[in-house]
Amino acid sequence: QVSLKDRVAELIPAEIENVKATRAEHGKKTFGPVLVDQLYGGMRGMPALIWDGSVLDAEEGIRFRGKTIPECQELLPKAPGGSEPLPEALFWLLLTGEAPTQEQVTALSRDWAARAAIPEFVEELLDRCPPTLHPMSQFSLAVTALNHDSAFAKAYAEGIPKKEYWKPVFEDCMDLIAKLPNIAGRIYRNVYGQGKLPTIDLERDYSWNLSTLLGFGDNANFVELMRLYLTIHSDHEGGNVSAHTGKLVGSALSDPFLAFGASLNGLAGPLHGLANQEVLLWLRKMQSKIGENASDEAVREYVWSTLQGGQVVPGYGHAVLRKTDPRYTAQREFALKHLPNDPLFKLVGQVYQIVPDILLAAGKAKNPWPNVDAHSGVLLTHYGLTQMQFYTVLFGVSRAFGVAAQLIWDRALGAPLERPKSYSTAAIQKMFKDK
Ligand code: AMX
Repeated sequence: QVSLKDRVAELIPAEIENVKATRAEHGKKTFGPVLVDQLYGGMRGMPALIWDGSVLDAEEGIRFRGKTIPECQELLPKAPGGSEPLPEALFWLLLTGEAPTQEQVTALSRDWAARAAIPEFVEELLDRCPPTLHPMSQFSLAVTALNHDSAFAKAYAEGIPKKEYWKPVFEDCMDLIAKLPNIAGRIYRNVYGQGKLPTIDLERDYSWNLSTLLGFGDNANFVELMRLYLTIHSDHEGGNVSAHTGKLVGSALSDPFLAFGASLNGLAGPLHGLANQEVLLWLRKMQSKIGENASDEAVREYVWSTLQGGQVVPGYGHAVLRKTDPRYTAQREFALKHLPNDPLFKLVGQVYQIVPDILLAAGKAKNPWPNVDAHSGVLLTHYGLTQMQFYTVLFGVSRAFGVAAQLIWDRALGAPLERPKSYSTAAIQKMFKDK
């Protein structure tokens, strides 16, 4: 059976030709004008990057290599007895555009389990972090430190030719993904005092091992949740802060550990991945203010008071999406199947009925609908993972899949250093004087 690395090696020559042909045919075509407003407006909608793993449609949501989330749930191999896709399979799909066989996925699970150990000095680094240091800061610190053993950094120092870059980058990316459960598990146990970390089981899948390291491996539904969670948070095309940061830093030929460490620092912002923590904090605050089983009217008033206080409603709105995020819907369906009577799930459903109308009435947000972060914390809380400051770490474990897949292709295709042009306000004024 063909390994993932062999399959990527087979695909690279044709893809190099494909890119060449695309550039020859379309290279001088324009997407239309760039508006000055886009320079001031966070580059919304400005075509700027190539990202092959996934494409985001404003109305429909994400497709991984052309496949919607429900299609991936149908198509990708599952664990024995499980019904959610294995994230290993999603990684294979992101990287190759193809669905792997069950055997290929099992081999990938084994490969990652065999690479899972982290260096002792990284363990010590984590053990010395004060428990008051945010889990995302600890996570980024540990991932950055993995660059100590980067195969790419070493090969580059030894003068590896450019067309070979992708090979050590592939190894680093596999190591990166494989080591994240041990890092996440160690942070969780250190910060929340959950005792000694168990060892990785070479015969089990990635999500089972991650769940076990966190202390939830004996709950089959939690493990299934992890499989779904890691699958749907993995990739959201290239322009979001964490994905773009990883690609940008990787373009300087910083190794995948340095590149993904930078991604994590972006994911740790409250407008991006930290929103899953913020949603839970906000729901808890609401409950303490208006009580559990509050009326629609009381929830409505609370949402308005959030907006009037100059804060955002976390988990709602999106820079690209203009409909309910299918990642939200996938989690809602999981909840309907596994925890339909959970009180917090009911509150999330109630909020879903109420917030969009208010955001529309308030008239600012371009998208009043929920995003992925409006739902994830409720599911984790249900199974006892109640430490909300940890939630973004799980998002980060998953996001490594998408960033890693693109880093491998960027090096295989010889993507150049990113260096867009910036302007000062004075330069803009001068440029358009009298125009
Ligand atoms: N609550 C209140 N106001 C909101 C809002 C929300 N959920 N979403 C957007 N707005 C406001 C913006 O703050 C902005 O106000 P301003 O003009 O005073 O600055 C205005 O509406 C227009 O913003 P936009 O064009 O609709 O959104 P954007 O592309 O600038 O930002 C996002 C997108 C996600 C940052 C924003 O919707 C937001 O802050 N949402 C809440 C935080 C959140 O859930 N983030 C997670 C996103 C998904 C992810 O990355 N994990």
